[in-house]
Order: sequence, then structure tokens, then C-alpha cells
Amino acid sequence: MLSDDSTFNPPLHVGRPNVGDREAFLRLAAEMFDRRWLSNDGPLVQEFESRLAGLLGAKHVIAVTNGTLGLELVIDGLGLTGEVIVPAFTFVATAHALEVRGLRPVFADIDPETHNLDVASVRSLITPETSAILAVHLWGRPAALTELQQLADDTGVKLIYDAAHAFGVTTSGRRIGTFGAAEVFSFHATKFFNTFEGGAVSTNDDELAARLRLSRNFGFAGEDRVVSLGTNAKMTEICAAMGLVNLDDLDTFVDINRKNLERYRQELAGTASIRLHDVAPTGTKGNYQYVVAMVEDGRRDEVLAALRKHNVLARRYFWPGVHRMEPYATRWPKAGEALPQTEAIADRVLVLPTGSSVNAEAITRVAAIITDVLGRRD
Ligand code: T4K
Repeated sequence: MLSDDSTFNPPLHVGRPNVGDREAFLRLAAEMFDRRWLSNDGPLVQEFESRLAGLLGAKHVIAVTNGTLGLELVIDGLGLTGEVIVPAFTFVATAHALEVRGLRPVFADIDPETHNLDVASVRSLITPETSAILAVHLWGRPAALTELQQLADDTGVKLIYDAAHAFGVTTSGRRIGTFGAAEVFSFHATKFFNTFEGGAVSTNDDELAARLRLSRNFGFAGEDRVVSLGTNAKMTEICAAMGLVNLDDLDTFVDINRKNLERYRQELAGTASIRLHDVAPTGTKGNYQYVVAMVEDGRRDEVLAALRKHNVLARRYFWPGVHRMEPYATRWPKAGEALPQTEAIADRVLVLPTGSSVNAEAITRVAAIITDVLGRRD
């Protein structure tokens, strides 16, 4: 039995932000106030974009207000129409970005090994109405990059990536951010690299980049010249300051995540009915920002409740699947029948706290709570 002091106070959260050098951030903020330049393509945003482009090896990086608007700008900028194939096992924003832009998200199933789009399922859903595949690098694990590109080339549909989870990930020596027609990152507070709210689009396509720069600023091409439809998706200077400071600690954050994941592995190695999902297979250097436990035997919610009782706020990302959320659930009530792997995985996943606010001792205590529920392997 666990003792009362196994309860965390304050609570242990999934999604606790990492914060880099506060003094450096405050210095940038002071300079920003002195300049009286707070938004609209300011010097900090420009510096942030250029450092991101250098880091990713991408020709263009366009900083935006958040990942969702980044997706919307790309959808619009590529002139997508009709249907776009997406996973249902993702954060709801992936599908919402399509829906609010008047497109129809078509849900493909996932590969249970990777949790990413199953290429055969995607292939079976391509119709004359399909304009694109919007793949997600779920948990920062790269999607089936080569196979999806091949499929897109064969069928003439566009390929774009929701890379919200995959900042800082490298696969076969190439950074995520350089694949497909464009990739979209989220720098939300809950991501291991954050700009409070924020995101960025990376692309090697000059024309698309130019369109995105216009459309994130209402379509303005000059002081009083509007040349296209657009919205307000500009990153603010204070967000860029946070990004610049956190970039200096990127490797440290990844290192902390990697060590935390290793510690969870060790502590849970003898626990029954649980294993950790592989977020970075051979050839991939991950960011390890999600510790994804797969709980078998229908016991996931029992573990979740026990953790909550001890103030460990684990999350059932991305249960129950986007197809079971509105407006999709009402429109396609039987969608789940065609998504067996999505449903099976969504019922097992439990995301555990990590990041710089979680230390080794906390992980030992979290693992003890889980083992207390599930018992030890025979
Ligand atoms: N595509 C994918 C695949 C995504 O995962 C996301 C976002 C997007 C697109 C869209 O990108 P953005 O437009 O958001 O840039 C959170 C985030 O809000 C969301 O950004 C993220 N994915 C998603 C996976 O997680 P919720 O609904 O879980 O947020 P919430 O408020 O429940 O907070 C999560 C945890 O973080 C809680 O334990 C509290 C903790 N937290 C949160 C904040 C904001 C803190 O400790 N401190 C904080 O400042 O969506």
C-alpha cells in the first residue's frame, strides 16, 4: 500500500512548460519595450524566423500565432479543396483547421506500431475529390515519410505535415520541417519548446512562403495595398523573445526528456500490463516530449484515476479520437467502424508527466503508484 506522502503537492502535470534563461528573456523584453515595437514582423520575430530556418535547414520559416492558424494558412495557401485525408488519432485542431476552411476531413486509420497514418488506409481513401494528405508526426515520431511522399506523387495529391509534436526531431540526418509541401509546428506552452502561444510554418516553396507571409497579415503587401484575402496570424515580439531564449536551451530540454523517458522505462520495466511507446525508432533523434504509456487489459482508466488521486495529472491524449468529437461524431456516427486501430490505441494510451519540472525522484513515485494498481509481471 502507498503512504499518504506519495501524493504530489503541488500536483504533477502533463504539459508543464519548460522555461529557459529568465534573465535573458527579461533583457529581450526590456529592449522590446525601449523600441516600442510589439508586433507586426518586428526584429525579434525576424531573428527567430531566421534562427529557425538555419536550425531546420528549411528555405523559409514563417512564425505564426499558433499551430492551428499555421495549418489554416497552409491549407489556404496551397488552394486545397474537397477532401483531405487525416488521422483521427490526433489533437482535434488537425481536423478543425480543415473544417473551418470549408474542407472535408476524411479519417484514415493508424498503424498500431507507430500511432501514425497507415499508408494502406490512406491509399484506400483517395478519391477524385482528394486534394491532400495531412499527416501528423504523432508524439514526435516521424510519419511514414517516404511511403506517403510516394503515394502523393503517384496520385497527384499534396502532402503536408502537422509537425506540432515534432520540433527538434531529426530522422536519417534530416530535420522534420523539411518534408512535404510544408510542415507546421506548434510552440504552445505545453510543448517542450514554447513561445507561450505560437507556431511556425516551414517550406522550401518560394511562392507558398510569399503567400503565407501575405495571408498572416490580412493580405497586406504595403502600407495600404491589400492583394489577397488574409487573417491575423502574426507572432508577437514577446512570443519571439521567449522562442529565442528557449532555443538556447533546446538541447538541454531534449536531454531532460530523454533521461526522464529512460527513468520511466527502468521504473516500469517490471510492472504488469504496461509498456512505453517508442517515440524515436532507430535512425531518429527524437525530442521525447511525450511519455506515452500503453496500458493493456482495459485498465487504463483505473491507472488514470489512481494517479489523479495522488495529484498526478496524466492525460488520455487523444482519446476518444477526433471522429468521436463534434462536429464529426454527429455527421459520421459510424466512422469508428472503419478505424479499428485508432479506437484500440485510443483506449490504451496514457501520457505521463515529463519535462524540466519532473525529476527522477518524482518518476520513481509515479511508477510506484502505477505498479500499486497493475502489480508486477510474473
Ligand atoms: N496539431 C496537433 C497534433 C496538436 O497536438 C496541437 C496542439 C495542434 C495541432 C494545434 O497547435 P496550437 O494551435 O495549440 O499551437 C494542449 C495544448 O493546448 C495544445 O496546444 C496541444 N496540441 C495539446 C496536445 O495539448 P489541452 O486541451 O490538453 O490543454 P490543457 O489546458 O488541458 O493543458 C494541458 C496540460 O498542461 C494540463 O495538465 C495543464 C498544463 N499546463 C498548461 C498550460 C497552458 C501548464 O501546466 N501550464 C500552462 O501554461 O491542449
